Amino acid sequence: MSTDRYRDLRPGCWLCTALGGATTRTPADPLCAKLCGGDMTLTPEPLAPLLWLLRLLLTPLRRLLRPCVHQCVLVGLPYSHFVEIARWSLALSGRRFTEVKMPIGPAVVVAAVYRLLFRGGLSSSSSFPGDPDLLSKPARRRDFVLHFGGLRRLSSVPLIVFEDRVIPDSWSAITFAGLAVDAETMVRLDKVVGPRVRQLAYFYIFEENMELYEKVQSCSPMMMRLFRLNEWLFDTTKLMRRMMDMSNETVKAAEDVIFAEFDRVGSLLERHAYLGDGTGGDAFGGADLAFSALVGWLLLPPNFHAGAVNVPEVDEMPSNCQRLLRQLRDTRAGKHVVHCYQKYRVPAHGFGELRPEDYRST
Ligand SMILES: N[C@@H](CCC(=O)N[C@@H](CS)C(=O)NCC(=O)O)C(=O)O
Repeated sequence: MSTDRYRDLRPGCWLCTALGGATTRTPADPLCAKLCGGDMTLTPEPLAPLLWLLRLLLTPLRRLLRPCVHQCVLVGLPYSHFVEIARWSLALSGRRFTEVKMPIGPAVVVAAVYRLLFRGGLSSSSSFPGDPDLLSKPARRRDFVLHFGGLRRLSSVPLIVFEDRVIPDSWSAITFAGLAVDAETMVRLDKVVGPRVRQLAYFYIFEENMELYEKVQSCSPMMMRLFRLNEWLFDTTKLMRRMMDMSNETVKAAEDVIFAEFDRVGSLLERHAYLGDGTGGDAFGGADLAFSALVGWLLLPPNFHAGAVNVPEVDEMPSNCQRLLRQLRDTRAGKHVVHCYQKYRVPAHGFGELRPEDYRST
C-alpha cells in the first residue's frame, strides 16, 4: 500500500481503531491498512462484511460508473456551496473531470451508490445535513431521518471518484489542489459557516421564491422530472426544513453568526492580505477558497460556480437575501470574497491561466 493512500486515512474508522488505534491519519496497524485503508468511517460495524460482498457482486456496476471520459467524476448537487469548493479545487489542480449533476433528492441516492461502490467513499467524517451536532434541539422521535446520522452521511456530496481512489469531501478536495486549511478553521467553516449559510439561503428561498429553487438545480429536463416526482412523493422541502433546523429563531441566530464571522475574517484581513490556511498569509490559500465558496450564495460574486450552475441575478433573489447581500458586500471580508472569485476562480477544466505555482506565490 502506498504512503499516498495513508494520507487519506481519517479519524473515526472503527476497524482501524479496533485493530490498534488509527485515530489519527497515520495507520497504526498494517492489517487495518490492508483491509480497509481507513475506509470504514461511515460503515456501521455489522454491515462491513456485507459491504465487501456488495462491492464484489456489483463489480459490473462499478465498472460502468467508473471515470471513463475524464480522469475523474465529480458527484454532486451542482449548486451546493460545498460542491463548489470541490469544483474550484479540481479546476485549480488542472484535472479534467466529468460532473454528474443531480438535483436534490436523486442526488442522495446517486451519492450513496458511488460511496458504497468505490473504495475510499466511506472515509469522510465531515459534517452533513441533519448532523446531530448541527441541530439546536435533539431530534423528535418521529423525525426518523434525523436518527440515522451515520447513514445520512452516506449521501453527502461532494465526492470525487478516480479509477483507484475517492476524494470523500470538500476538505480533501482542497488538499488535493495543494492548498491547506488549518484544523480549527476547517471545523468552523464545515460546522458553522457552511451550514448557517445553507440554512439562511434555503429558508428565504422556500419562504419567497420556489421557482428559484427549481432554477438553481441546474440539471437536465429528465433529472428535473425526477426532482418533481421526488418532491411530490416525499415532500422533500419539509424534510429539509427539519434536517437543516430551519425556524425563525435559528435563522435569526444564523444571521448573527454570519455577521460575527465576517467581522472575524475582516479583522484577520486587516493584518494579512489573504486568509492563507486560516491563520492569515500573504498568498491565496485553502481558507480563502473555502470561505469564498461557502459564503458565495450570500454575495453572488462574479464567476460563482464558474458557469456550472444557473446563478440568479441579484434582483431574482429573495428580498432578505438581497438585504444580506448589500450589507455583506460592503464589508472587508465581502470585498475579499469578490476579489478571490475575480482573481482565482479559474473555469472548470481551466488549464492555462493559473497553475498551482502561480496562485501559491501570488
Ligand atoms: N462536510 C461536507 C459537506 C457535506 C454537505 O453538507 N453536503 C450537502 C450539500 S451542501 C449534501 O450532501 N446534501 C445532500 C444530502 O442532504 O444528502 C464536505 O465538506 O464535503
